[in-house]
Amino acid sequence: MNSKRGTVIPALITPYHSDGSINHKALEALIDRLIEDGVRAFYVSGSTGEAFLQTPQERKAIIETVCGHTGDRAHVMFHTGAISTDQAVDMAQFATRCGIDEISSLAPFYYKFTASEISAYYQAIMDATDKPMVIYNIPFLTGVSMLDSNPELFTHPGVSGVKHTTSNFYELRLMRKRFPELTLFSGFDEQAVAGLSMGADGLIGSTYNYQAPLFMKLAAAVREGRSEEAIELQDKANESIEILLQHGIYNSVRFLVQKKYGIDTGESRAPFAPLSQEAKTALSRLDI
Ligand code: MN9
Repeated sequence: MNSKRGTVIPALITPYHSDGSINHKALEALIDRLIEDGVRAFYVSGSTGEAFLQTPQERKAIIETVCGHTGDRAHVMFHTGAISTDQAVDMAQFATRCGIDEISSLAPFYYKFTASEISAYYQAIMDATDKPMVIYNIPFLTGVSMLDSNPELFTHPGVSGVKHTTSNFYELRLMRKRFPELTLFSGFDEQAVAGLSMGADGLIGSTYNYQAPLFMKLAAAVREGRSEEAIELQDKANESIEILLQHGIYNSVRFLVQKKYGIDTGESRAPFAPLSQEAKTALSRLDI
C-alpha cells in the first residue's frame, strides 16, 4: 500500500555548520546513507527539521538541496507549514517547482484560528500546488485536533494522507475506518507498534534519521503478526528514545546520527540548549 514511500520515513534533521549556517553537504551525505539503509521517502522541513527556527529562504534552500540530490531515488514530502498563509503558499509553490511529490502542513498555530480560517489556510496551499496534501495533525503543539476541527478536509480530493502525531490511537482508528483511501502515518516513534497496529500505513519521525532499519524490521513484524518480536524491537528502539526525550530530542538525534553515520550535524539553534555532558555520556553508551 505504501510501496513507493516505503514504511519508515525520516523527518530529516537540518545539519548546521559551527557558525549556524545550513550544512547542505552533510544533508546530502545523510540522504545517501539513509537511502543505502533502505529509506525510500523523506519528510522535509518539519518539526525535526527545526523549520520554525529557519527563514523561508533557508527552508527553500533545503528543499532545493533535497530534491536536487535525491532525484528519482526517493519520494519527497515537503512540510510548508507556517503561521502565515502567504508564507506557506509561497514555500509550497517554490517546493512544487523543485519537484516534490507531496506537500504537508500543520494547522496554523499560536493564535486560536477558527475552523474556517484553518480550512481556508489549507485550501490556499492546495490551490497553489498540484501535489497531494498530507495533513500534519499534531494537537499537542498546535492546540488543534484536525479531525475534530476540520473533518471536511479528510474527504477533500486534494488530501492524500495524515501524519498523526498524537497518542490518540482511537482517533487514528476512526480515520482508518472513515477514510480508507487516505494514507495514514503514525508520528510518535516510541509508539510505532501501537500506530501500525491501529491502522497506520507508515511511520514518519525523528529517530528514523539514525534507526530506520530497526523500524523497518519492527514494521515487518507487525505486518506479519509477530507481535512479541515487534514489541521487543520497540523496546530496543525506545532505549535511545527514552534518553532523547529526557535530554532534548533534536540535539540527541543529531548526536546519534553523528555516532551512527559519522556525519557532522552541528547543533540545534537557540533557544534549544546544547546537550549536557551527562546526556552525551548516556547517548555514547547506546548500541545503535
Ligand atoms: O513528528 C516527531 N515529533 C516531533 C514526529 O518532533 C514533535 C517524533 O518523531 C518525535 O520526535 C519522537 C520523540 O517523541 O517520537
